[in-house]
Amino acid sequence: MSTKTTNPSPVRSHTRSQELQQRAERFFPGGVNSPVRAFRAVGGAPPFVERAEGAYVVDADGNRYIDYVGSWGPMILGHAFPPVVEAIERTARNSASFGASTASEAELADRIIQCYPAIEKMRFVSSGTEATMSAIRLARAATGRKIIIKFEGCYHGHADGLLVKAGSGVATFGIPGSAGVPEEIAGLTHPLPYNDLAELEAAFDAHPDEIAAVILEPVVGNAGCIAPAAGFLSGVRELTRREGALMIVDEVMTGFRVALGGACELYSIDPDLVTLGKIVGGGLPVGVFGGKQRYMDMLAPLGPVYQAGTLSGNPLAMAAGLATVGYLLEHEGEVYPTLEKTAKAVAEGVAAEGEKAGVALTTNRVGAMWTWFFTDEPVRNYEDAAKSDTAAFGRFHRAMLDRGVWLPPSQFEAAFLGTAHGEAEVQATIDAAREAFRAT
Ligand code: KE4
Repeated sequence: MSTKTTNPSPVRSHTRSQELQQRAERFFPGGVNSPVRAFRAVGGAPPFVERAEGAYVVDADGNRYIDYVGSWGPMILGHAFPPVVEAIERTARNSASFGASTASEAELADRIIQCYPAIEKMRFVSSGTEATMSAIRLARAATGRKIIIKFEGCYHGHADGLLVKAGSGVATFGIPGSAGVPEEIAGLTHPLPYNDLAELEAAFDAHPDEIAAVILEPVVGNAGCIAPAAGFLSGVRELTRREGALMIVDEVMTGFRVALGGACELYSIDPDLVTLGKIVGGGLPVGVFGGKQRYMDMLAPLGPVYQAGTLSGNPLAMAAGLATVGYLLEHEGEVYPTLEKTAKAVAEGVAAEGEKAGVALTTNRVGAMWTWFFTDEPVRNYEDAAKSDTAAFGRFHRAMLDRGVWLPPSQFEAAFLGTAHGEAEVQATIDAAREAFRAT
């Protein structure tokens, strides 16, 4: 049954989702296979999705929602985009996986390299976590150094060395950000404030010839959306080049989203290594790490850096990625201006309703990713973002969900839309927000 409609449905009941949540809790911690899906940050029971098409998802109780999660970014062409569905169906008839090379891997790689000139060679993996973990191992091997710099609020997946938080006081050593991460490993990662080049310079001064790489989200999505300050990305590039450290740009979220060539294109960055995910797999599990050939050729079987994966370059994932990236390449001139126009309209339209209702909001947006922070202060780093009224965000999230608009269930996430979102969805979202601000 098509879910194409011009209006989300007012939410009727969640009975079936609640039954499914109870069943899921027998098998999975919190009933989920990824924590954010449990809606702990916003409260309330998470709806279970049954199907989706275009800009809409339908839950197990038949409630329809305008979707601004989009599987956390991949669904830039909308759900069940026909060329992607057909590519997966066609490929699956020849079996799902071989554990051997296929032509489709180079087909997709060729298109990725057309969009990311910084990538001279790459390797497919099955998640963003694998991509960043592997890029860091490569950077340590290439430089013979151990320390990694990351920025607070940036998330790069759940590899041990990346689950760290800033230590107290002047120590820039990371401390475990999760149980189970040994301090010996956390201590090799130094989290610094985003958009602060002085702190980065100080870290290099404090650890001459010890820093292997600086990894960053070129546009932060995992603290909510935070744009790079003018000169920040070029400053990171200059400092890493001067100090002999690698610059790893994590475009798992921004890749193919903020521009066809991601933030590398938008901000003219030439990093040593790039990681990709989400959109590049068209909704199937794909991660990519790639960059300068002199580093990538250090990977087994050519070089001494081991990295492997049973389903790396999986044929179904390659087919979905190829259909997605191929479409974006072919329709770049239409897709990105449309995404910009639609995202601007919905982000600013909802913010205007908040202002009319006397709700203080700071809206950060880069292309078709954005966040409404419930604060009247500018948000330039994680410390700023953390000042947001997360309880107010939670109430707003539930009020929007009850009115058929599914926002990311955390103040510290970015909202996404795709080419299937149009004027009808923008207007319905603004109308829902007008009521939601009144109701909360
Ligand atoms: P995965 O291992 O989840 O495929 O990718 C990790 C990752 C790496 N780098 C960036 C910039 C990312 O945003 C992510 C994952 N993003 C989250 C959303 N904030 C995934 C959602 C989830 O954890 O369920």
